Amino acid sequence: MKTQVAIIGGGPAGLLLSQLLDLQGIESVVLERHSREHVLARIRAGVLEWGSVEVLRNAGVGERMDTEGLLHDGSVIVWSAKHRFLIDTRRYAGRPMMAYGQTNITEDLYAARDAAGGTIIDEANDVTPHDLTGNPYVTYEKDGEQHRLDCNYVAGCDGFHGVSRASIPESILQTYEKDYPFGWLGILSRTPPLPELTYANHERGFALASMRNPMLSRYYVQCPLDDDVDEWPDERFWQELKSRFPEEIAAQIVTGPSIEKSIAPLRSFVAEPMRYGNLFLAGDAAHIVPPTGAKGLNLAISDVFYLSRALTQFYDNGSTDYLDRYSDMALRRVWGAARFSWWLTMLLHRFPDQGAFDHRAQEVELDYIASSEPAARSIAEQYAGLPFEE
Ligand code: FAS
Ligand code: PHB
Repeated sequence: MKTQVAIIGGGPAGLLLSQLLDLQGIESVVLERHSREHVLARIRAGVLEWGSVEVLRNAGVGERMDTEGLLHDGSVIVWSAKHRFLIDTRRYAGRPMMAYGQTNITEDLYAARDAAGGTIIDEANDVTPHDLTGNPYVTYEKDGEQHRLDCNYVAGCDGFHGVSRASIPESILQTYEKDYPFGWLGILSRTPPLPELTYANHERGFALASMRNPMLSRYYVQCPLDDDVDEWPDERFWQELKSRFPEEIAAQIVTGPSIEKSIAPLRSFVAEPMRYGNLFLAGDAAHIVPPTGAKGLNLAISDVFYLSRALTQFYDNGSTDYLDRYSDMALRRVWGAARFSWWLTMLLHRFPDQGAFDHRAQEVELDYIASSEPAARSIAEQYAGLPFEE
């Protein structure tokens, strides 16, 4: 089999890239190792930057998002039991935020690819890229048979544990990593969410109240890395969550049975470069950020915007200008978001090795941000997501 772009990974990055390329008449094949049901069962991101909203609309998958997505002027931070601050992206960045779940986005992308007759090969095993600096091809096994897919380019959209990044020689790949000494215990419940997406800095630890739709809430509490989700029956979760919000907010939290509950570790990870020969990395294959800044999915979308623009330029007029600039351009945005996500994680979480001074310094920094227009503008423009580079 032959195509123009072989895409390894059928998560949001791979599916969005295939969709954007198809709209430009560029052929691609998506190779996904799991079933569609498995991919769609993942509960992940929930907040979109306006730049991501525009990319999804331009990809022709914005209809349900615009109908079901929830617009916000920004997100709220609460601390010291009574202080409240709105990260006002609409006022300081001129752009709202959109709450719309990654699962919905992935469903919308699968539907669009199916409608366009796109080629997505699920349950493809042992996907392996070859001859990346020459004439690339990808091999895989499906239903007991070996297959070969010849292509011009390979897009590594296979997430943190994928094969693509591992295909870049260690002598070339530079990685930067930071692991955090805690995780996020997250639940979904069919309950009405709080009116605003609200982060809490509390002496018992970080908490977050988010949403998916008017009857689907997403909540998180910081927990020790070695906690087991079975140690968190719903009653304990709700009690702990409420204890970390000011009383008037806690009183608004509508509890109910969890329909999903899981613990995710937090890490910062960036791999450089995001290109090796005819292989281009996009999304979690190249970087991971702690979800505190709601950047993971948004970075995957911005990588894919840059890569689809670059491939379109090449197939339109043979220029490799954007392809040659892809890694540096994507990494400028990745590092900006990775630094912001690290900074916000350090500001809002309680670390095991911290003392009273550290906690007080966090609260004073939050007081400063709430009282300084330049500081409020800075956090808002980073949370909103900086504009894409031309
Ligand atoms: P993905 O990991 O989503 O997709 C990669 C795909 O490649 C997967 O379907 C995988 O099965 C496939 N694959 C892997 N190896 C392969 C191989 N060898 N061959 C073929 N296919 C292969 N981001 C936020 O902004 N907010 C959040 O709250 C948030 N919460 C998260 C919670 C968890 C538990 C995790 C893991 C991530 C979270 N993220 C969050 C980040 C997340 O949303 C990612 O940024 C997003 O999924 C990135 O999309 P992709 O790059 O497509 O990677
Ligand atoms: C979510 O809704 O899952 C969510 C929202 C904001 C974040 C992280 C996760 O920073």
